[in-house]
Amino acid sequence: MSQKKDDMSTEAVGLGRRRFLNTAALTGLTLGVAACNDKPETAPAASGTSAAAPAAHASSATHLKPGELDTYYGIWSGGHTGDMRILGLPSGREIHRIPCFVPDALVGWGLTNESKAVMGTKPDGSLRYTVADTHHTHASYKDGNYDGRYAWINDKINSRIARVRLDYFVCDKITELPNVQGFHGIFPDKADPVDPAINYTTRVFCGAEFAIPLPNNGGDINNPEKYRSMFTCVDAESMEVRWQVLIDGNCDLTATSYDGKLAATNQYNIENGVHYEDMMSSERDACLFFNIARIEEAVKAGKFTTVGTSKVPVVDGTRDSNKDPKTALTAYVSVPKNPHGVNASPDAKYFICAGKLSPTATVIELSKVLDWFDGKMEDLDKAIVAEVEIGLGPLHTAFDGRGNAYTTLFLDSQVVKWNVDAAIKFHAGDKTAKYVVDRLDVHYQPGHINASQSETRAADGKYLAVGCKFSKDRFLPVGPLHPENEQIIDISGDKMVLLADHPVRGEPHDFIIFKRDLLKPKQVYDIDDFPLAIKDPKESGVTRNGKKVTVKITSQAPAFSLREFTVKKGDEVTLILTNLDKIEDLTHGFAIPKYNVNFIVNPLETKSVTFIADQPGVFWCYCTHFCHALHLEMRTRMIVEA
Ligand code: K7E
Ligand code: CUA
Ligand code: CA
Repeated sequence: MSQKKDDMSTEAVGLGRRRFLNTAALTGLTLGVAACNDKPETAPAASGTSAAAPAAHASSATHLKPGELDTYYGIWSGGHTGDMRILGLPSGREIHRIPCFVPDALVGWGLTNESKAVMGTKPDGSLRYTVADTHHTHASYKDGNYDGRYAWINDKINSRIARVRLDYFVCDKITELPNVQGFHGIFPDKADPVDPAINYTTRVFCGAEFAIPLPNNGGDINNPEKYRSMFTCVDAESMEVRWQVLIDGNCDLTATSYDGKLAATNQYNIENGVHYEDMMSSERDACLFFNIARIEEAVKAGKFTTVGTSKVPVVDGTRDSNKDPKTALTAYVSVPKNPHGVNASPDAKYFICAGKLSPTATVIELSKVLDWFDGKMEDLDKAIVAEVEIGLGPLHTAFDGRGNAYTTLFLDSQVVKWNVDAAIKFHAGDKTAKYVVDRLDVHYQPGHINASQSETRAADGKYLAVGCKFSKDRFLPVGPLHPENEQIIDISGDKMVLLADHPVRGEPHDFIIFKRDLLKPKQVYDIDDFPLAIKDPKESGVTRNGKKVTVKITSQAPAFSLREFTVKKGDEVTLILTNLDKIEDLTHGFAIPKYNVNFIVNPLETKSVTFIADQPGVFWCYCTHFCHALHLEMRTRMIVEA
């Protein structure tokens, strides 16, 4: 196909998509683009669009033979299912879901006392929240690569951050952030800004998208100009909130530098607008940088306030208070209208903001931002080393470790591969620099994108995954609700090659992909991790303290240690179950009919549930998780005396 014909067909497809968007729910967004672009139809230096058909050699890469293992882990956010999902790549197979913020029927998350303690309860013992909306997930670092300790994930609805232990793949802590709403971007630091010996993650940064009255207790509700947003730092180990920064405008996505000195958030609402028209009124918004060392010095020096009942130190990062670079805690680098993601390049040099309502990507050189903080560069916007057109609706960017960036174009339904150095040359005046290397149609309207090892120093440029928000015609129809389409792309060559479509249940956003040997998961628990563990079946039995009854029981296939146990109507029963089977993969379940109880115990795990025995009778508690040839016979009788 000739270059010319290729371009024409791309244009025709592009127009078709724009018509679709204009008639769909996205009218507001498209109108916004049309209003703010001089030439929304042009993207310079395009070198043609890759063929959508997968090459024969590459498509086999995603098909693993029976018994073959994937070479990469993928950690996906689950969206408003509130969980984290573990995929194997390149096959795209979903291996596991880790419940975090929302109850989960398989494991009994939100039902057992242990999971409720992590999730948080009201004074009456019921769960404080049962809805969540996870968007961004990132893992802990050491020496610029993942170290396999933790992953974190946000809940946008209730502004909570959850931590997942990557040895057991379980959520072990959840912290609710004070004084913020719409907690969206999340990113761990990669080093300490001051102490070079701390070359691993000790902080997690959280950007809040919505501005609210501070404190939000009924005052200032009709004065939106007083609403404010904050940037929050959480301790990676204790999960306590360390400090917050009051800012102008909002936070969205978050990025951190490899030297630990800088964190940043893109801002689409520097206008502090309440309605979307207001949020789009300015031609430029910002990428807001935080000088971590200075913020922590200010906290140490007591230069902070607190808000409402929260004791968390809040430092002032607003524009007016940070005009002097030598003392500034924050720096607002301007970027075109309503940018979306901000991503750190694996060479540690740049943060890249995607334009969203502007067809551009903005490349910000981190050493220049540091020069501004040091008083060595007067004009902060000189840190922008490229601002180039790449296509319509740029959202998120990934990297291959060979100098190329891959940005999703939501409105164009494409991934654009572009060369960062060439973009910098083009921006500097060399109009012959061809920075767009390749374009590939994806299906459809991509949001997040990530490449294998992309957000580490070890970006390896093998696979790219793209989270397409619409799947339309790509899968068998299943009624009005469509799955999303996670597409896997081979990026090892010059041209991107689409390898596979995968339906995913709504509605993942962000994900990371990394080599499987970075994790060393354990498959059997340590019995000593559980304070209530029943280490010997002989300890089983019923003990009573007034109306409070404790039932201790163990499981060893194909039997529970108690064949029956008796309580009285009206008792508050706490049932503790330890699975004494220490064989890998030998999980048991425990269900109590009519009492709404079911949970599982993995090898050497202990869990407990508490309920009121309000219905007299015989209740066959049985094992719900297939464990043995006598699985169906694995039962115990709960007798509730009237
Ligand atoms: Cu682009 Cu919440 Cu990461 Cu979704 S955000 S796509
Ligand atoms: Cu134990 Cu099934
Ligand atoms: Ca704006």
